Amino acid sequence: MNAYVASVIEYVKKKHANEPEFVQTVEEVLSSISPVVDAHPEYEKVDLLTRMVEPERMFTFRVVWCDDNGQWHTNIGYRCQFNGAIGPYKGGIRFQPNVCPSIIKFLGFEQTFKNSLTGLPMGGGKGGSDFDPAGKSDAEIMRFCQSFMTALYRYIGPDVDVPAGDMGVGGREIGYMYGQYRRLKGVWENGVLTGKGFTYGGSLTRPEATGYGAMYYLQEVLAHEGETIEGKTIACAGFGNVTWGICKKAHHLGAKVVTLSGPDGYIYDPEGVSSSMEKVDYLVTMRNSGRNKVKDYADKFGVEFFPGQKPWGVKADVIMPSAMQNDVHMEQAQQIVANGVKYYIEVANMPTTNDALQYLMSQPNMIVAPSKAVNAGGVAVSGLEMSQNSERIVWSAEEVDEKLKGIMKTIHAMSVEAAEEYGLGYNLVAGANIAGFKKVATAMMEQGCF
Ligand code: 2IT
Repeated sequence: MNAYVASVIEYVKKKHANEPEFVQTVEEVLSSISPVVDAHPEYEKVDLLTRMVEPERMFTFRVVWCDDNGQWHTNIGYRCQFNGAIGPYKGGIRFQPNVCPSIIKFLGFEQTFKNSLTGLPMGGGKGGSDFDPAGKSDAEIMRFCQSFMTALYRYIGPDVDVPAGDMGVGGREIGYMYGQYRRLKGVWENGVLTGKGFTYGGSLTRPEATGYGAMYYLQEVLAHEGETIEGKTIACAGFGNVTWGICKKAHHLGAKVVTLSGPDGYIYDPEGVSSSMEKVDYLVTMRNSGRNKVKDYADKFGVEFFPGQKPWGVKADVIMPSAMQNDVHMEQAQQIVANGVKYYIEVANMPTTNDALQYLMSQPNMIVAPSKAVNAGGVAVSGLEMSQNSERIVWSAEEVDEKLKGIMKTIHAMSVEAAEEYGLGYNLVAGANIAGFKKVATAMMEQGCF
């Protein structure tokens, strides 16, 4: 490894020893881009990498809200404006009890390179709160979102920072946050958030975009291997928005999603969750119920439920970890390899531990695709939502879908090309990191040191 790259990784490990997720993503990305730094000694001259691993700005704020029983609660809100070299900061807001600086920073760092890959002018950002939306009433969610936005609104804007949803934040939460932004600012700047409802500037296809994009990317990978998606079995995780989009597209394309997971375990549906739209749409019902239990699917459709287990031991053609970070550890990776799986397609942000990822990538018969490329369709359509908002126009679902397909195709092609340029073969992980990094690095260098 390039000595300068190694020294920056060491620095981050020491400096941020209490931020394990952030250290993990820095190590993964920087080790991939080592050959680029070899080829560009000017990066070391200005110590570009140390600058790149430090967010431009990150802040916390208190979010005070009152529950339905008149009890007051205080949560911590975060926004990390990681890198604005190529466009306004852009990235989701996550509401989950485990949200902390390390998780927000890892997501902001990943987002920077992901957004770069989309080819659209968006910098990297991320935010959230340790608020737990599970079991909260609609009125409680509204009050929390309003309080969150009251603290955040001065620091965002259509040309400054454009938040969106992530885990725990969907269309409803974005609506409440946008309503509060409008109330406070007295302007109708709907370009300030993406993932909005269709009546006030949301883009058609945004809810499906991450899942659809992942499936389009998978199709590119299969095409590269001379295969097609029809009839392929897919093991998925989670049952949120992203997994719903995957199942819906699998239904259209004739692929079979056989597993879903939740905090309570996983379900196995041999006929396929994607076999009917009734099943696919039941994911939305489960999510809206706020129960957060995937067992409900097993009860409803009479399939097997495996309490407390993850679906990675299931035999499938394609594994798509689409739930959360660090879902697949070494033990599960070994099981996946033992099952003879050929396609390991990450979907959630950083779903694989670094050792498991290295192990999977070292398998001669396995193709590994990284989440920052595979799930980039979500933020790409957010970028298209921003374009529509600033032009005051509305594109049809077909127009958005066509553009999304094109973007996913380009991300795959760019990654292939970037890896080949450095003699790495069909290495989608390194290719995505290199292609994403190069654009941000060039923009930072051309804008001068700060
Ligand atoms: O991880 C992600 O890319 C997102 N949560 C979506 C970000 C966005 O701005 O649409």
